[in-house]
Amino acid sequence: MTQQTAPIAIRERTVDAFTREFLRELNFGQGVDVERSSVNDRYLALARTVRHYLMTRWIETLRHQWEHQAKSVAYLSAEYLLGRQLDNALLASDLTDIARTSVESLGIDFDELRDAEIEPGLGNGGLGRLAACFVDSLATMNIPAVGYGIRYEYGIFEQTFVDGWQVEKADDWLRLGSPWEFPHPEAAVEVGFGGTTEDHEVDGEKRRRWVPAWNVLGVPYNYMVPGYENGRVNTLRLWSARATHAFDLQIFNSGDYEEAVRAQTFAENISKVLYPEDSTPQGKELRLQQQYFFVACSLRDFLDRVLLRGFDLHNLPERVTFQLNDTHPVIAVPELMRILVDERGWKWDEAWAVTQRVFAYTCHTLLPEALEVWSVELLGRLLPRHLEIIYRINEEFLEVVRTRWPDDELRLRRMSIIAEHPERAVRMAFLATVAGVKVNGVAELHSQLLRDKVLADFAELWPDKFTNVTNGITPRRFLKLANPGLSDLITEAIGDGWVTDLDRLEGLLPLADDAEFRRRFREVKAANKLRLVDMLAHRDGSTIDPDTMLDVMVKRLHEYKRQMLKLLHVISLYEQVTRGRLDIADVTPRTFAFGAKAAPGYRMAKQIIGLINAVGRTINDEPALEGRLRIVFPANYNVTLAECLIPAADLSEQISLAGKEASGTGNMKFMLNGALTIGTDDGANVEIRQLVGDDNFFLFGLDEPAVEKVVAAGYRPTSFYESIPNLRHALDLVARGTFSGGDRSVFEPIVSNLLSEDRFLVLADFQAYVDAQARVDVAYADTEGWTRSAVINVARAGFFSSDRSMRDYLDRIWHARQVATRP
Ligand code: GP0
Repeated sequence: MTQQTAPIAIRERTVDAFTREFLRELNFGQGVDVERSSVNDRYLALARTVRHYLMTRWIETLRHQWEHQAKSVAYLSAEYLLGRQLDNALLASDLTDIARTSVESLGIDFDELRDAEIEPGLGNGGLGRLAACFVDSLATMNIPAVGYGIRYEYGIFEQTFVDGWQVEKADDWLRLGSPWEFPHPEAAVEVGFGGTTEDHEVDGEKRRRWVPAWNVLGVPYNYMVPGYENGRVNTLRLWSARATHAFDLQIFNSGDYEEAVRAQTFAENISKVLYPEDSTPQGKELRLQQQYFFVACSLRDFLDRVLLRGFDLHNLPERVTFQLNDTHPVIAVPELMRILVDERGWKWDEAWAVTQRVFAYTCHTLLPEALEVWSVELLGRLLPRHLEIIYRINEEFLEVVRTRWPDDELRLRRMSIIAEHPERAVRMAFLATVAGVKVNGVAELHSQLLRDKVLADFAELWPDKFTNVTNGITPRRFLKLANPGLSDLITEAIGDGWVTDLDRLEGLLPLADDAEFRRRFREVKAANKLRLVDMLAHRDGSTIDPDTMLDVMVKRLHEYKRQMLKLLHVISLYEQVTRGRLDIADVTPRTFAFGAKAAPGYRMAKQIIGLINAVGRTINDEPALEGRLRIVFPANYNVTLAECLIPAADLSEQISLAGKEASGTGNMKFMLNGALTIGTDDGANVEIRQLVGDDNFFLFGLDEPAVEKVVAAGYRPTSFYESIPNLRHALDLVARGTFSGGDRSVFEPIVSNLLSEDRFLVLADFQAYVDAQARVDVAYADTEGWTRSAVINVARAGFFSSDRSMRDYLDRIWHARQVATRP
């Protein structure tokens, strides 16, 4: 490395140097002085200052990657729910103290600047947050990796409540500028859409090609993904759509200004907004455009820019695994085939051999309605060549099936990548399974059910293809950043190695029996509750009592997650107390906290939100319950709120119907922060319970085989309604309009749905849930015992580090290696 090309040396890590840099950013970057600067000016200057410190390492990481050409992981994900960046960047670069001292020496409130950041909400929920945890772990573990995705101009909508009903507002997260992104318009790539396919000749050989009808440009925006204090900064590359120059010119020449602007808008629409449907894809054309757009840009980028010029693509499997985060990026499979066969002139078999070795697929669901399917009509119109390729892949695949199971027409139809009913459509999960080196579920139970049910035919054909990688969460954000009190206590007890080696939390086990440690553990929890009280007061103007048990259910609103089950429990308590059948003195004082967004088009979910708020109004206004029972439902649950809410929680609600929640990751975050779980035998709950033991987990409800049986026998919710008086009373209260000013029609859809269909067996599990909550009350009354359980939960949470998930992916799927960088 010559002196001239070496990146400018890292800035001095002193308060003075930091302050100089900060003032420079304020003066020259924002054009203001300290006195006349706004909070946003100061936030931007601070962010850019921190950024500078990471910059050298970023450049070095890229250079190193280029020189070593080691195998890397390319994570393809339509969502990254990143959360705020400033705190994480400060943490990774160990600059928090320096930055605070520096900024405060100028008379500026440091925490106000941290709060000024608008979090990039480029994801819906669990799946997007998982991607964000994974890129954090990959960087921290020194794995050469790049995350590819979409730079949505509007992220997940901002939720507001109007009279208790959800009203969505556009998430204009870029409105105050975004100091964490680095646009590279000069590196834009072109992506085609529509048009036709045709035969042509190259050097006397017949080839197929695609003639797109229109093109858009993908402009990469790079984001730093700093490892934790290890000198590595990986890259997250998000694509933004623009109109091509050819487009501009054509329009300019046509002299039709309106048409020109329309076309521009059309192109830019592609990365305009995140689809807010979680687990219920709508099959919209724009969504398919988004998927193809980011995947085509990403493949182009990796093949043309990350690899050395002249790289022999036959060796691609030694250089990369493209990890498909659910089916959203699966169109990458025919895209790679198209590049190899049509553009590079490879033989089909040769191309397929390589393609089959570079993709791996993660499935995140068991709900049939969440499995993406694209109609052949739409695919053929938008991506005609890809449809041809998919047909050919399917033909050859069905030949394999036919050879293995001759004369099994039914099986052929079941396994075909192309579904025939209700319309002819491509089953993206099947395409991914056929093309992937590996297919993984996201928790033991989920992977088992994938093998046994959802993809059973494929597991029979290729048993070795299927594997499990249980999800994880990053301890950097969800313990170190979110819970400084507990972090310090842990570090004092066992040292700070846990931040990158979470299994070390095991060292806390003996301290569960140490009364002094437990006292301090409770002190931390109490302080976290006060922090939450403060935040909610400022944010929503809601008040909560920090001396009550904090019982939390935060996650997307979905019927299978069963927010209704928890609400019926609360309604039942209210009903029993106000009817004089239960003495309020016997009820454990609790604050029930909800946080949930509903997909804007999901009627039932929005109804349930309305009902939670309505019940909240009634309960919170009831004098008899004052100081005993209270509901809080802060609007717009997001990563920032999670970071404040979870560390304060006592009880974690993970109560999905068994066999429906693939994994859950909120469950892990609560455990890590010392909350106890009340939960069903579902997703990763199963593994949590195995780790903490039955004494430290409140299990209830039907397990998956039992659910199957109930459903097979013909489930009748009314039988539960009729035989369980408290359940009947609670539902009747809703039906009679108690929470809707006497109007019975308002929540009628919820009641009639529960009484007629109840797809997720809320009524069947009601009694078991109430009984488990009674066990919670008993346990909570024993303060020392509860704390002991909480400490055990933390001590056993090491397994759920996303670092461990990455190790599992490396061992079972990627086979990439760590590459050291300068520490
Ligand atoms: C699953 F299918 N998940 C989907 C989807 O469209 N979106 C989504 O967030 C979730 C699962 O529901 C999960 O069980 C899982 O932990 C997460 O993906 C990550 O694997 C709940 O968060």
